[in-house]
Amino acid sequence: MLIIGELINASRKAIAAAIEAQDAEAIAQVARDQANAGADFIDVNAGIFPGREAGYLKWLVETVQAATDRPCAIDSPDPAAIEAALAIHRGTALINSISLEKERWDNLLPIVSGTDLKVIALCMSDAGMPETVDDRLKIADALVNGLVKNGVPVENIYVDPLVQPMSVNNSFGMNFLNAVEAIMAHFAGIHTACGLSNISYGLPVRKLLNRTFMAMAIAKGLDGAIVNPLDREMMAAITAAEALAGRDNYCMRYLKAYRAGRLQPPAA
Ligand code: THG
Repeated sequence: MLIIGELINASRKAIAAAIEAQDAEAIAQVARDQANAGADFIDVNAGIFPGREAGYLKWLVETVQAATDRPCAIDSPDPAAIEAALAIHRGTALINSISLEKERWDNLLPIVSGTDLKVIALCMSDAGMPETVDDRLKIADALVNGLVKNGVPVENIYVDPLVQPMSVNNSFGMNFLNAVEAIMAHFAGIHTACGLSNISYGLPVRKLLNRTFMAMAIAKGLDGAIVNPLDREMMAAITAAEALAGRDNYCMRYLKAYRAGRLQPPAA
């Protein structure tokens, strides 16, 4: 499972404050904590600062890369901001994200084309949010075929089928899960990834819903997640679900996590 640490996101008050104060040490600490907790990529998002987003994203990339050896997931809907951050990123970044929305597609495709960048392909088009499994598969088909045709190896593509709130429509949970299954079955070598927090929007005990949904998605083949790696219960649920899904030979990673004390609450 590819773990993308979500905490350096300006929608969080402490992060917005650290960005505005240019407090590199505060950002570095959150980057190091996530890396130590098992994040493969560190997501950076400055989307709440229109006009200043590109400059702040660059600073976040520099700050994260000075603090850890992990690459960044550059999280923005703005192709120009992504391009600016990418220009100073060392190593192989993950672009979060391209979509079928024309502006985004037209401007990001030349940036990822023929590179070894990883890319999240969001199941979104100018027609709006997909609802059914079929809506998502059609968009995924256009995204994956278009990317592969333009020299992006299928192994570098993570399709995000887009999680929507369970509180809005009783079908949204299973539609997402069945889309993961269909996408993984339809394209050999493809990956899927998502953020989870939307599933529990408007409901109490959100972390319970989020980690239960994560386990269900892993059973359908989900192999990438934008999560809080400091959430021990979420990380333990991921480790358990991967073992139970047969994606952990001899349960080696499960046993290793157990021996490292990561599967149970810290001893009192
Ligand atoms: N798909 C893709 N990218 C995404 C999302 C997605 N990027 C943004 C978002 N969704 C995922 N990132 C976040 C970042 C922070 C939070 C939620 C999603 C958040 N965190 C809690 C907080 O600040 O209180 C802390 C986490 C916790 O307590 O567990 O709100 O869907 N491609």
